[in-house]
Amino acid sequence: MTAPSKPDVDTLCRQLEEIQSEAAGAIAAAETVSALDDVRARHLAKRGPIQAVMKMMGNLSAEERPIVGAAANRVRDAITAALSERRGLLARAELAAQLEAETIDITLPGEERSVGSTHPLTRTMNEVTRIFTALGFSVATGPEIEDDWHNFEALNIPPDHPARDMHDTLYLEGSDLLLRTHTSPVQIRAMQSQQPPVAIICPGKVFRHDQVDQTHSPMFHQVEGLLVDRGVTFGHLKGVLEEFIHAFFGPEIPVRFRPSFFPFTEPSAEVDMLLKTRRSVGGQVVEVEEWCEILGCGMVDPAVFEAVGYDPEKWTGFAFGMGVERLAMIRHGITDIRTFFENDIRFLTQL
Ligand code: 2NL
Repeated sequence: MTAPSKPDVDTLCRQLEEIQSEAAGAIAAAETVSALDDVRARHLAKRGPIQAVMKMMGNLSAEERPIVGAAANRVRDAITAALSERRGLLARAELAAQLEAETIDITLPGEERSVGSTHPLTRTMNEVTRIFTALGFSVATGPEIEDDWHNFEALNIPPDHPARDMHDTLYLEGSDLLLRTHTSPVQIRAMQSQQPPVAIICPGKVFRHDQVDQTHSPMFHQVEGLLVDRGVTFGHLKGVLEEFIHAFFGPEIPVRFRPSFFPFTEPSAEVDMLLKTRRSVGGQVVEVEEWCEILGCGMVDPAVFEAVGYDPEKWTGFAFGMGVERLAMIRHGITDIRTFFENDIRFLTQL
């Protein structure tokens, strides 16, 4: 038996060349950076194929060994260079693919983020409030459920007055409570709790036993105002209300005061303003001017002062009241009160 012959220089160098060409094939076949890392681990490891060849230099002479050693170094360097070249290529391709996948198309329409807005009635009420607070009035609020005394009795509305009828007022079953039919009880409560001078406006919801139609709703909104001091005249009332109407509807609008009647004011008036409206006459649209009623007012009746404990010989005052829906309908040309309460988003967002 002969011992297996130890390989000579040529054999070892051929083996090294095979290692290099096998590595070159594996490098070229690697499709990802991580696959390439596996190739490096397999071919350049401490106990890898190059090391295995060098271990077989046992029977080579001192002159032959550096030849194989140098060849091994060249092969290792060549594999290292090929790995790094391929790694650069793959890394650039992977980055390009990632950038492509994460591209944002800035020409796509944006996602709609809907933002809420203030209801047109609230906006109207806020604007009325702003105008009167600029004139020195304070805002007062009170309960929507009232008793007969604050809603009717104190306002000099007699027990047989039609407003007290079950058909006009919403009463709470089994009590003397009711849903306030105007915001006047807020002013009654304010006068009961403070001495003059008083200058307040009272915005809020009011309730009537009404069938719903184009101009009626069982709940609607009012702003009432009250000013009490020494020596208040109808001239003060006219000045304040003309100021308000011109601030709200425009400085040029003609205004007129027309005699009227309310149980809680004497004298009383209704205020109209001259509006240009379009109307169809014989199939033709023409612009016509029309007096349009927008609020009621008057000098506070002495009976109301007596009810709240103010001396009517000492104090004078004016009061007024207006419907918020009416103001908003005139301003925006709305012809049906129900649109305020249907909450159709197309209506609410176009005003
Ligand atoms: C209208 C008329 C009005 C008042 C409301 C009032 C309040 C007190 C005393 C006296 Cl505490 N008056 N309020 C006065 C006149 C008219 O409203 O047509 N409202 C929609």
